Amino acid sequence: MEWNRIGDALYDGKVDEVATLIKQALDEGHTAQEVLNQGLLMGMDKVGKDFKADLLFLPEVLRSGKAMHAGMGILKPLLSESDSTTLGTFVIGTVKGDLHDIGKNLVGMMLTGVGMEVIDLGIDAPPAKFAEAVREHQPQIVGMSALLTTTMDEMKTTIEALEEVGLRDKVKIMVGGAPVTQEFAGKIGADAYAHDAISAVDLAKEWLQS
Ligand code: B12
Repeated sequence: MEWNRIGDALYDGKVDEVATLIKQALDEGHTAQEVLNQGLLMGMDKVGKDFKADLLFLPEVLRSGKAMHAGMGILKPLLSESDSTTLGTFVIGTVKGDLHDIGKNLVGMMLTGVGMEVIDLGIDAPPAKFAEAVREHQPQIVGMSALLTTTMDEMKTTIEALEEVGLRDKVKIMVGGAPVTQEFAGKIGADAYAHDAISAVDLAKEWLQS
């Protein structure tokens, strides 16, 4: 398999072609993990970089996101099958009032790609939903995403909600999203800030292995 064909099809937002190429790679004997890392994530990484550099625009990013979603639909059952021993559990969500999920999904997909079980709370997730998920799934890590300056403070409210029910100390908390900074993370009592999906994955691995 020429992996860049998958990456290129994803970059161009060609949903059907991505699906066909993934099936072809699996038929050739490649693992779901390989297809994800070499094909989809490479393509999505380029989408993220080119979007930041103003070489791609929102409709194109959304189209690539759709292709990524279709590709993950094929790979996800295979990934969870092969990971009988997961690295750990990561609850992730976009905080209350915020509907942005492209970055969060990217982080979630990359975490899945390295063998973590990811519980995705979706967008507009209120503090109680995070608390409920921590109680139910007992993750090692909770990740929160916010893309608006007006919703960033919900991260603090969510941490307070976890404190109130005695769950704060059971998890490590990582925050991210464009307006979020290291300093803000410290101020609201999160354990860390991660600038992008790759550093989020690196940090999660570091936490789980220490
Ligand atoms: C796409 C988009 C939308 C889409 C969202 C679609 C979707 N499904 O997500 C739509 C059209 C719905 C939208 C709506 C709005 N948007 Co908007 N949107 C954007 C845009 C253009 C891109 C965001 C994006 O997806 N980036 C690409 C991803 C890959 O990057 P990322 O999200 O930053 O994620 C990376 C990192 O931040 C990090 N990360 C992200 N989450 C997490 C979580 C964890 C745990 C970790 C560790 C890391 C991490 O890793 C990711 C991957 O590397 C930005 C502008 C911009 N350039 O950022 C505006 C932007 C965020 N939006 C903005 C605004 C104002 C709005 C609206 C209020 C507009 C309106 N008037 O209606 C609404 C708000 C709706 C709501 N309640 O949320 C402003 C925010 C201004 C501010 N500072 O508050 C921005 C900055 C645009 C601008 N310049 O004005 N938006």
